[in-house]
Amino acid sequence: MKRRLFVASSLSALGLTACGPVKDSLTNGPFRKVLLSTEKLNHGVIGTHGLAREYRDADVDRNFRVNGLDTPSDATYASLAKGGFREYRLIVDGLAERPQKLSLAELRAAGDRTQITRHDCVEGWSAIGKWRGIPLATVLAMAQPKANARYCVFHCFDIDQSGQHYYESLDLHEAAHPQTVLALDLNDKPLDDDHGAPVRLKIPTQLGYKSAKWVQRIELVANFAPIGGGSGGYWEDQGYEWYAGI
Ligand SMILES: Nc1nc2c(c(=O)[nH]1)N[C@H]1C(S)=C(S)[C@@H](COP(=O)(O)O)O[C@H]1N2
Ligand SMILES: [Mo]
Repeated sequence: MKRRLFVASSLSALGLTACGPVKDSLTNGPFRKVLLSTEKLNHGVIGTHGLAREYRDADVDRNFRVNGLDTPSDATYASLAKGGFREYRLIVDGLAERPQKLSLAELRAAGDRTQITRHDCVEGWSAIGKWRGIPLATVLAMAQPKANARYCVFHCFDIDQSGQHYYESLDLHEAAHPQTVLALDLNDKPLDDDHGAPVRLKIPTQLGYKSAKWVQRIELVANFAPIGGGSGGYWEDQGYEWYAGI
């Protein structure tokens, strides 16, 4: 059964609506409350069904395939890469009380989570990788989402042949999932350029296209309809599902 159906049915068996408790804490309290309620949802109500499987070191595929649009080659990205990304700043803004501009050193100091998980591409291939990074929730909490923030949008450096930037989005519930991380390392090394350096999203509970590479900016919004083609992501604008739960 799909995770979405499982979640909905297990919550309704308890007399809860799927978004009830989360929505309440989103509107009534600080973002920390959302994190707590999500932790409870994952570990209490849903149990391990809410977590993607985690593997052992021996399971890691050392040659993790590269997929998607070309690695950015524009002057901005090229000069950041040349400088070892010392000048890179992750922007977190939009509906935020405290917009952030975070260096890689600040990101590394903010949190540390390692997970060995499987990446499933919608095209039918999978690879197991060891990802190390910072829980996305930690970074969003630093920016203090305003009460009307509902989604975070990942704006990426890369563009397709028609000049369209890659982007993705998650709701704040998915963003608060403990396995949703901003990854800096793959298989014990800083991300290489092709795998999304210096910062990418890794969300093992959803299909590969949600795991945005080359993240430049995270924007907190109430609604993603005005962004890109309006469907919440580069592939979603071309017909893929916005919720890509595995
Ligand atoms: N910015 C950006 N992120 C992206 C893509 C892309 O084209 N651009 N492709 C997605 C798809 S479809 C997949 S399967 C994975 C591939 O990640 P990998 O190259 O590290 O294997 O990145 C996802 N994230
Ligand atoms: Mo993919």
